[in-house]
Amino acid sequence: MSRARAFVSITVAIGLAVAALLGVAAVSAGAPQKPPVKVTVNDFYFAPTAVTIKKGRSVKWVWSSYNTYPHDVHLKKGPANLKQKGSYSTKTSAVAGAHFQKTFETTGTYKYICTIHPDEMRMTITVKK
Ligand SMILES: [Cu+2]
Repeated sequence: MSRARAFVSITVAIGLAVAALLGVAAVSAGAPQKPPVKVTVNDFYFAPTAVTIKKGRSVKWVWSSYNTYPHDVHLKKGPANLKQKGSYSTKTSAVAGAHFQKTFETTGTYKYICTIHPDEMRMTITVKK
């Protein structure tokens, strides 16, 4: 193989590799995933207390690092047709630094409480089509 031919072969190979990389990038950019809606868990409130999302979006609860009391995130009442209801609540209560993320695929109204402070800590998530 001549030096010129070798150069052409390498150039074509690099070109194909770049095209392949761009192709992958174009595919992943075609379906951007919206970031989760953040809710902070504080002493003694959720913020915000009302969240409206489209189905398929996630909510991420983040326990404030300033908390000195434990809190949990508990689904008190969800849509009647909701499956795996237990997966919508945290089982443990964290003081600070924890997070809990859940994707909502079922439309409807979700009433949340902290079971330790059920009178103060309440919030609603509305999932639309
Ligand atoms: Cu609490």
